[in-house]
Amino acid sequence: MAYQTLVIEDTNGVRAITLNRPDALNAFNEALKIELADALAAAARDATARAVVITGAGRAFCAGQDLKDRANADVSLGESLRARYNPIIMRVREMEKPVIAAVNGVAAGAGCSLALACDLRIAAEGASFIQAFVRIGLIPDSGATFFLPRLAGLGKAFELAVTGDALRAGEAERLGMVNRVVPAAELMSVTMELAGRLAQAPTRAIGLTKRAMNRALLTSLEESLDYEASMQELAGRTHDHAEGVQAFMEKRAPHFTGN
Ligand code: T3D
Repeated sequence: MAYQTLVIEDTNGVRAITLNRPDALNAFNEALKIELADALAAAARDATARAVVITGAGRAFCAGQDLKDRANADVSLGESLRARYNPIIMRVREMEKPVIAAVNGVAAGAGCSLALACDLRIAAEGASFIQAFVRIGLIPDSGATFFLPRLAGLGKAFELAVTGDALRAGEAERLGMVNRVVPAAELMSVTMELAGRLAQAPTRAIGLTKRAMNRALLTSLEESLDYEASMQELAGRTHDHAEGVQAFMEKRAPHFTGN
């Protein structure tokens, strides 16, 4: 699929997806929603893409739903979420590869939700997170009610959701919502370095770790222990596991291939 609203770049096993509607702060119009879902599915399928980065062109990460795309239209928001947004969030979560949000600027509404759904968040110093929904009389969607309390804690999540106040990158890092805050000029180099490192890591083990953690968010300890054991059974059968143990024995660095 040829993309009008995304830029895709592949570098040493890292698939970088840039939301590219800078004049609208990368807000989700119909094309961007369709293309992002497609690009995520393609990244999930492509074995050469072993880590994925999502970032925004220009000064914003993503301003959520394009409110101008909606003007005068009689739209069912429930349908819009089920048909367009929820599949994007599910693709990020179900992809058995690490997905890193390089949050270059404001992440608002569903743009904030997208960042929260990623496995890791590296933010530029000037970036901010806004649960903008309440500002237009909506509730947090696209997974925000699921991820925000888990990342920021229930009290802070509720405050952010019902005030719509901007959370600056530094405070988000302090809360544990963001893994690292870096100067804007270093955002992509730091992110690509981390993504590159993960792209050389045992991809199957990372994917299974993600699956097990996804599951653990929803289940009891007993079920989590059992699911961990199942995932470990799979990881234990990979070539990368054999290579890791062999490399340890031979006192050399492992060469992981993702198999
Ligand atoms: O399907 C469904 O609708 C259900 C799903 C809903 C999911 C959602 O995401 S709902 C929430 C939608 N998003 C918002 O409400 C955020 C709206 N934007 C803002 O509040 C502000 O723009 C920001 C806080 C993000 C940034 O503020 P600031 O001052 O840095 O920039 P700005 O001047 O407001 O915006 C710059 C331009 O981007 C401006 O265009 P212009 O005047 O230069 O031509 C502005 O209109 C445009 N823009 C920003 N956000 C959006 C947008 N255009 C369309 N839709 C946007 N969401």
